[in-house]
Amino acid sequence: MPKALITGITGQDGPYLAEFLLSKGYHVYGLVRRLSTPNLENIHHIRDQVELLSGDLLDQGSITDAISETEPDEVYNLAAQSFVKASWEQPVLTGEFTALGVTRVLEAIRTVNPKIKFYQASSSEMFGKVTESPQKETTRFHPRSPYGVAKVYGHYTTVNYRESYGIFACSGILFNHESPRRGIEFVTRKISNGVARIKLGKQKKLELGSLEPKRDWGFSGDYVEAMWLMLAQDKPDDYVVATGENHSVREFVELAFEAVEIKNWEDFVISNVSHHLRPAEVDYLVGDASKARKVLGWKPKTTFRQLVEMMVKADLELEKRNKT
Ligand code: NDP
Ligand code: GDR
Repeated sequence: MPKALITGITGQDGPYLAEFLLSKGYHVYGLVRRLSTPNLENIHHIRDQVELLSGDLLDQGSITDAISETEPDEVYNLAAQSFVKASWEQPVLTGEFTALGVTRVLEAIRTVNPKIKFYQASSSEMFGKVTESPQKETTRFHPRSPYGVAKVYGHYTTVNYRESYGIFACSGILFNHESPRRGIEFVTRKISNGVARIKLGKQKKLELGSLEPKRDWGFSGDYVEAMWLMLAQDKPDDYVVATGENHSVREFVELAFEAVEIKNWEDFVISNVSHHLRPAEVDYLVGDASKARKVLGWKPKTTFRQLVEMMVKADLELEKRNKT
């Protein structure tokens, strides 16, 4: 039975990846940091099928111990401070988690067993102020936030450990991917939850920042397969994973209201650009995943409309259950 260790198993992607690996017959371990109140909501449905270990990306010893105790075949490094806006408020911590955390995991692999395969969760935020469209593996990086800068560090660290030590290390440059498990502060989930609450009469207005930024939004459940496929190849490499389509925040809002049959959405939405201003914005991202399609045989299964409807439906059910 192959064994995989996932850092960031309690986030959005971790549970989808764990479900996927379990379906492939893996024994799945998850690294979970100690919190005063455990945050296992996203994995409670598979809690008895995965083995959790205590560890923190800030603590080298805990990562090395987790890897030497579990002897995994594959390590998926999904853990990060992943909220772009917060990275200006906590740039040093973001660097510690999102940049140096990658070095710590790779150092643990190098010292325990350099044959362990490694996946790094890189991001389209590395392209930032884009120099060409669509963005592909060879597009120049120009990150626009401490988060994006930290991800560039993590990406090149992954490439460097591959070139320096021959570690089977892959960097997946994933464009935005969403789901009902998305954290509430990200714009898609803020919209789907806000729309559900407005439909149920629990909220009057939805306040957002600019409705103009465009993103290439896919479904998290589709993207985790690409992570696994990267580690299943003969050679390690880096891949863009994206849908190839982009949509504005406005289009997401329109479809979300359409999903609950509210036509006059403008009456409910406030676009408060100054309140949500980021020191530097990423206006437009769209990915070219033709390498992943050709080499990995991967393509997205969920359309933009299906994604929005799935998220709104899930939030309607959640908000109906949650009376407070
Ligand atoms: P989430 O923010 O939902 O999850 C992040 C995970 O990292 C959580 O499980 C969190 O644990 C964990 N974590 C944070 N800090 C530490 C730490 N110091 N030690 C151990 N664990 C820690 O992210 P997603 O699931 O959306 O994304 C997964 C990865 O992919 C991230 O690295 C993200 O940057 C990257 N990415 C995401 C994209 C997306 O659109 N979703 C696109 C491109 C890249 P806790 O529950 O304790 O907070
Ligand atoms: P992003 O996601 O920065 O792309 O990073 P986010 O959902 O936070 O923002 C997307 C775009 O929407 C604009 N926006 C708002 N954003 C938030 N959060 N809240 C609002 O009210 C709002 N109004 C408008 C933002 O300015 C931005 O332009 C995500 C994260 O998952 C990263 O970890 C990941 O690497 C990238 O996607 C790819």
